[in-house]
Amino acid sequence: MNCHQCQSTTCHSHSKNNWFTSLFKKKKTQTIERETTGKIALVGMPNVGKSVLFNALTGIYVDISNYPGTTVEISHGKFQIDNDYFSIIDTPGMYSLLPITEEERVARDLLLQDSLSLAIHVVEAKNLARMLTLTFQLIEAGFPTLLAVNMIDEAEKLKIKIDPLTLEDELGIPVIKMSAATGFGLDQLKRRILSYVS
Ligand SMILES: Nc1nc2c(ncn2[C@@H]2O[C@H](COP(=O)(O)OP(=O)(O)OP(=O)(O)O)[C@@H](O)[C@H]2O)c(=O)[nH]1
Ligand SMILES: [Mg+2]
Repeated sequence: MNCHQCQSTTCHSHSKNNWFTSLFKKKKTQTIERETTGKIALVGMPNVGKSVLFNALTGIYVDISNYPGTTVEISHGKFQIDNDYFSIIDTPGMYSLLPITEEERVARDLLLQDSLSLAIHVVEAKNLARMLTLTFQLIEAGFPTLLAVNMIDEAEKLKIKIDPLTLEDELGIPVIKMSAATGFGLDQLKRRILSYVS
């Protein structure tokens, strides 16, 4: 069939189909952009459970790539809470906002990206005091921060008691207790993300 505009039999530019498809694609892209309510970064020292939490939140919606100019792998994902979609980055382990290693520099740079809605600082419950130094740094640097006290299962075995409400009062940020490995506290984390970000 000839194209109704240029009369060519091989035209791919003017066909109704192409016009309709491009309109549809545009709408779809706009919808995806509009649907993302916020951008979240998981930060914290190495081995605190950031990647286990990332996987628990995102499931299969993950994209792994090297941070530009480095060999450091970064996982990007998406997850849904009720009708809201969030993008999330799993940053490499960092001890301080003043980077020494390449991993720490990448983690710091990811935090400094525009439009970060929330930094979830993941800490290990049984080493909480040592890990709060980075929490203070994040708060002082002005990052919107939520403290996720992870591995609560291990702390409880050691009879270590953690009171999130006292911590919230002292730090002035949302604090939750959780275990990324068992799923304990995951629902509460999602509720706090929703009330913080949306
Ligand atoms: N008992 C227990 N173990 C956990 C929990 N969350 C994570 N782990 C374990 O902690 C170890 C480290 O977890 P990762 O998720 O790899 O830690 P990470 O923070 O991503 O570490 P880096 O990528 O090196 O910064 C793994 O062996 C996990 O299985 C938890 O809630 N409870
Ligand atoms: Mg990890």
